[in-house]
Amino acid sequence: MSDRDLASDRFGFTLHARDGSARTGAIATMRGTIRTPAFMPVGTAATVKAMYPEQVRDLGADVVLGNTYHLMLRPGPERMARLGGLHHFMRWPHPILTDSGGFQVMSLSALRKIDEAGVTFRSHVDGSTHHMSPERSIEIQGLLGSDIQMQLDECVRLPADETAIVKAMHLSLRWAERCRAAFGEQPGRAMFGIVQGGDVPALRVESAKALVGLGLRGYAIGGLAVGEPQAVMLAMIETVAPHLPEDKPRYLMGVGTPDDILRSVERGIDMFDCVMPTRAGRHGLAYTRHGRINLRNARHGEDTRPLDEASACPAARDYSRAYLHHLVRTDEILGMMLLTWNNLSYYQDLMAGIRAAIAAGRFLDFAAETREAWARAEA
Ligand code: PRF
Repeated sequence: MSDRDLASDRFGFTLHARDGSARTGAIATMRGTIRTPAFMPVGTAATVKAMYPEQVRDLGADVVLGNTYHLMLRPGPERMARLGGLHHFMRWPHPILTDSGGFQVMSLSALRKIDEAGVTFRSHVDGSTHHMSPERSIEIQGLLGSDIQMQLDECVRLPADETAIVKAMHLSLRWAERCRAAFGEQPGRAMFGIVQGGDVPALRVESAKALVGLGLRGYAIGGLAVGEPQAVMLAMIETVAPHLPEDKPRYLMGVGTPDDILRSVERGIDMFDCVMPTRAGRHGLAYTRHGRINLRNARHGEDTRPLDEASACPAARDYSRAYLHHLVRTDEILGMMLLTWNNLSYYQDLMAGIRAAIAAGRFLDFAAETREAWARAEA
């Protein structure tokens, strides 16, 4: 990207329609537009596992998620920059959002330690010790070439002591300021803050207000879907959303099931990411209009029907359940490829349906019809 391109390209969010608290719109980035509500397939290690990038795009994904933690360990951010950045490396020329690393450090690495300076951890790959400050997280995300960068934060698993929740929330706020300073101004790109505060409404509000005071280009809600019931997650979204600016995107991190997505969109969320469709696909599980199907189950052994004859996705439309059952039972690579393809197709179709329903002012009807179809399992 030349300086002139950088200067002429601007990051921005435009709302096209509202239906209750649900919204549909578009996020402009220098690498293209993200239609919202958006689901971001997870491309942790510079690949959406078992998918070609062109396939991901053809399903209607406008953006994928990459992980600072994995990419800093392999291939390393400086090497990635020498190789032309993450977009070029993985052949995904469209927008990329990167998570900051803190959450993955806590869930994957051994011997991790958090203090004011940042996180220190042992690599899950070779045991080597690494340190990541908020500034280094932003520097790495810049070396990767990420379009939407996330602040470094501390996410507390629930249930947790309120003292631990308060401490992590305040630390995350101080890190947000440092990340913002490190990010500076980057035309066409954004850094999002992350609301923390566990399951304590007053802490959530404090976190949201302080982040909004920093004037960021988007706001994520973190620290949810980490052990609490769905009702608590939804209550926290309802608590936080009114304190976030209407004209900035809202991203619910690491969520979720199709039902979580419908209920969160209803409460004003614009962006999601989750390993569920890709991971489930590698474990023999298929998402369909009629609910989730476990293809390992013997009852599919002679079922000649496809997963969904009405789908535009070949994986859903053209292969029998009996064949998919066979591939899953024999641990064939194609089984993972077809089910991942089907699942991401299901998720992207769901998001397209959501966007169209909001634009038509019939989101709640769409959500009810979608849930009814899950309950009407046809097998
Ligand atoms: N923080 C960050 N990434 C995340 C989370 C978080 O709280 C979550 C929680 N659901 C998923 N991914 N940085």
